[in-house]
Amino acid sequence: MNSGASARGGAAVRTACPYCGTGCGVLARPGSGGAGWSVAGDSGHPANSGRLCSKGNTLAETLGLEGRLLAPRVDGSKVAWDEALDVVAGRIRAVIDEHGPDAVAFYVSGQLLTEDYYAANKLMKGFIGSGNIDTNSRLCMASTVAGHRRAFGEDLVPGCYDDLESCDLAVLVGSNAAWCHPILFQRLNRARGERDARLVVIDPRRTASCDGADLHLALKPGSDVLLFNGLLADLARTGAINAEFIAAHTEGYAEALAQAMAEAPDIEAVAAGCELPAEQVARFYQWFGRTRRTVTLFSQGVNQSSQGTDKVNAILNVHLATGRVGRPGMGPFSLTGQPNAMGGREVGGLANQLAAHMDFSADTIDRVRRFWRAPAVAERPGLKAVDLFRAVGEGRIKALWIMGTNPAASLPEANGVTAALAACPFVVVSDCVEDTDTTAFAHVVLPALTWGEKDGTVTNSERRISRQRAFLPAPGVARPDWWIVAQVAARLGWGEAFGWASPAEIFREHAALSAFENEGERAFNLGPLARLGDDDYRDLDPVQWPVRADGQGTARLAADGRFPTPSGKARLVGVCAKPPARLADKAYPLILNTGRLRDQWHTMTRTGAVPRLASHTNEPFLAINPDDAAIDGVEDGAIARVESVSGGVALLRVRLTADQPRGSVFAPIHWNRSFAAAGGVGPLALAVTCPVSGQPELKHAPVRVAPWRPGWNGFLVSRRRLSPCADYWVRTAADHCWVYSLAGAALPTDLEGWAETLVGPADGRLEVHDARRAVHRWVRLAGNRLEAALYVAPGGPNVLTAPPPWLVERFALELIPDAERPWLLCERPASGVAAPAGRTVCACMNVSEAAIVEAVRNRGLASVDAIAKATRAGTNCGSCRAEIGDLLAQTRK
Ligand SMILES: Nc1nc2c(c(=O)[nH]1)N[C@H]1C(S)=C(S)[C@@H](COP(=O)(O)OP(=O)(O)OC[C@H]3O[C@@H](n4cnc5c(=O)[nH]c(N)nc54)[C@H](O)[C@@H]3O)O[C@H]1N2
Ligand SMILES: Nc1nc2c(c(=O)[nH]1)N[C@H]1C(S)=C(S)[C@@H](COP(=O)(O)OP(=O)(O)OC[C@H]3O[C@@H](n4cnc5c(=O)[nH]c(N)nc54)[C@H](O)[C@@H]3O)O[C@H]1N2
Ligand code: SF4
Ligand SMILES: [Mo]
Repeated sequence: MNSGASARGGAAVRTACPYCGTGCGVLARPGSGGAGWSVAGDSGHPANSGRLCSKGNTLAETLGLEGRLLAPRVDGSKVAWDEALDVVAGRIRAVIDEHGPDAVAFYVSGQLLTEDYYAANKLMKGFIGSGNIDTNSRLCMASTVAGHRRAFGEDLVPGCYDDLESCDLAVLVGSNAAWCHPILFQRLNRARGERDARLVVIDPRRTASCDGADLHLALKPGSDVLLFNGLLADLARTGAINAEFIAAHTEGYAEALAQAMAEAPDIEAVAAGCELPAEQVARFYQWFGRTRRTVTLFSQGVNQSSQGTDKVNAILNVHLATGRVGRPGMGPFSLTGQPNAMGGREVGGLANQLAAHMDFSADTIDRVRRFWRAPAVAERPGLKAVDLFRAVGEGRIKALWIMGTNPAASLPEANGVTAALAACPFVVVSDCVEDTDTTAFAHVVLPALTWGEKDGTVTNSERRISRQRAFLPAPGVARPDWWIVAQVAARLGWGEAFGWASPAEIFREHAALSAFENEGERAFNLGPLARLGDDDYRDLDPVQWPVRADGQGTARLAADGRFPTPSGKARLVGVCAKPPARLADKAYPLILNTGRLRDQWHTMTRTGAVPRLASHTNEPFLAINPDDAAIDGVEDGAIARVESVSGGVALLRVRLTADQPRGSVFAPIHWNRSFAAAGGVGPLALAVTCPVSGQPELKHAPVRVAPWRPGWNGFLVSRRRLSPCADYWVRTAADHCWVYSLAGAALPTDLEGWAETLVGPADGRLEVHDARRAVHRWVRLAGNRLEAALYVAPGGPNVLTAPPPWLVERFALELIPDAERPWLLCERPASGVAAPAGRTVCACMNVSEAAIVEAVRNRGLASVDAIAKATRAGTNCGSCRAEIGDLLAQTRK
């Protein structure tokens, strides 16, 4: 089984991408990228067969140590590991003794490796004795987990990636896979081209995934249950159900159908409720009814809802009613977000799971107690993320340990979260980055290893376990997360149960627990992997669980129609459409939808430092339909003040687009206090949750939007990472420097002092001040190198908010020629300096907008393929092809 070598092609190391749940294989080799390494796709990995998207391709550029957390700190002072670990263990012990185990909580992450996750879960649920460990998967996958458990009896993804290539109809619900799972989307599209398969996208806004789709249903936000209930009723009406499968393998069909019929008696009722043309609904239903090989892929537009679990079951219902589960080319398919969203679910990292797909029944508690030889197994579920932070705010949690997640930025009603963190008596944060929105509140910060350094396993969306392997040495004294947890456990007196010497030992224990007293009632079973030798673990090839006795993985589950429920049958769950928790009203007339951009990852701690990734979109924005903008008086390119019913406020650059439906606005999730003054959506999102899964409704918050007219605008380019004192600022990575876009109500009264904090002391400074026009410019050189440039000017339309590219390019020079220096204070480049290349459209092949426009104009190119051939743009991951198409259309017009 474990024939794969960890090294292929000389010193190459096979590992897995740390970004999305596609789980692509990566080959790292000594090369010219960051830290002396280059990365490429692993052609031997079944998820990607050698391809990588823009984020995977730029991984080598994230390997530098700038901004890394390299030593433990207690109350801001660097300390040795022993001291930091003693403090953590001592405080946790004191809280347990005084307030009981439920006053301690862990908040962990799908970016931890399975081994790290297993260690944290074991410590909290087996030894500290509380259920209070929850994970950022609560914000991500909880509704799917709950939906799977209701329908299948266990958290199972029945299908696999091959199904996306062998289906005749793919339905994307609440997923922008073109940007969020680019390699999978590309696999799907390539196969569609070959088989003439159809693609339907169900999303209130037009996204890059709609490009080339056969049908886009821009449904009313939150109306998915009605649409799928209507589909169930239509399947029954048109005889498209599989009566045999329903009778032999399911329960609850009659009730689910009655519910669906009652609220969706005909297509017109669905069309009215979902605000869709009846003809589009009819076409979707007809295609679904007639196409046996149908896959329904779903993601956060489904999960992040106050009825997320019902949305999931509405989708599972139509697949069960047609018997399209676990067979080639068909099935419901949950696209997982984080690299190890699945691994966390497998170890039981959610507060309402105990361990290894076991919940809190008397039998399982006893079983896990015996397996762990644990003194104090938690006997009931702990607090789910939103409630957990509420409990922190109310003083019920006295010690909180956060690992591998940035809740001060990513949780809804983030201002409440930061207040809770500020008030919590003891906060520990394990991270690999020094300054995040969350480390700002930590009493103790612990330096963790990150991608390239850490070693263990992750599980992707199709249940495939892959190895992440280290190829870099540990920087500073950073340590693996599992080691940190084990050290604290040992200091709490449980050294024996946490005495692992390697991740291989933890993995074997995890695999053994999955098989422990498992006579087939739990599908999650890694049995044979419990006997892996260290070398086998080192060389483990990607494998899909459950792992059979012969060591082979399993591509599809429930193919025989048997499900891990007590009766062996799957359940259709009657669900009824409900509106989102808070609706728009006169005071808050627009609905804020939030989501992801192609080239950024979450709170930007890794991708935010890569210039190539920043050039696709360099500022947080608010996408708004031109008609809505006209009502609110906001203009394209100006700044808007967005205020939510939650009380949170953001300042965002306006982007007018007809892709955005009327009544709803969209903002990306990525920016936060470390990258912008007020560009984060965390404070705007609502902390209302799905009652079944506890997942917050992150896609639906009523807001009001108004123009924000600054008194001044400007920009700063600097080699340093700063938080400029200004009402509005955004920091963007560029080559050898950071670019800051700035604006404010009134210029600081001590202008000179302010400029000095941003550009540095008078020594080496050039400046011009035009007092009449209130235009000020400072430039500072250190020796021959440019250090910083700051320009400010009064507000108003058409002012300079971004530096001219030629100026930014000067930061790459070791020597600024004397003749050029006076030009640094001008808006125009010195003669002979090349014109700017503009925005990067294809981040993989590094092709700019200007290059594409030029190719279209000068060479008369007429198709995306022709542009690809001429410029190489769009020839790798293909996720920019929609944009190339738009550019082509614009240029030709
Ligand atoms: N580039 C990039 N890729 C990523 C990530 C990243 O940060 N950057 N993060 C990863 C993670 S952790 C996750 S969870 C995934 C998320 O992957 P996705 O779920 O695909 O991404 P989102 O942009 O959050 O949301 C998807 C879509 O849901 C739509 N939506 C909003 N409301 C509704 C609704 O009521 N109904 C329907 N049907 N749709 C709705 C939104 O308009 C949006 O286009 O991406 C992963 N991949
Ligand atoms: N409004 C709104 N909010 C959302 C969403 C949305 O769509 N809309 N999406 C939600 C979803 S689906 C998700 S997944 C979350 C993501 O939100 P977060 O989990 O908060 O985002 P990340 O930026 O991935 O945070 C990971 C942190 O862990 C650190 N880190 C990386 N690797 C390691 C490691 O190996 N060990 C340790 N100890 N630290 C590490 C990183 O430096 C970073 O600080 O956001 C959620 N919030
Ligand atoms: S699709 Fe891109 S981000 Fe996702 S795993 Fe593959 S290379 Fe990484
Ligand atoms: Mo996620």
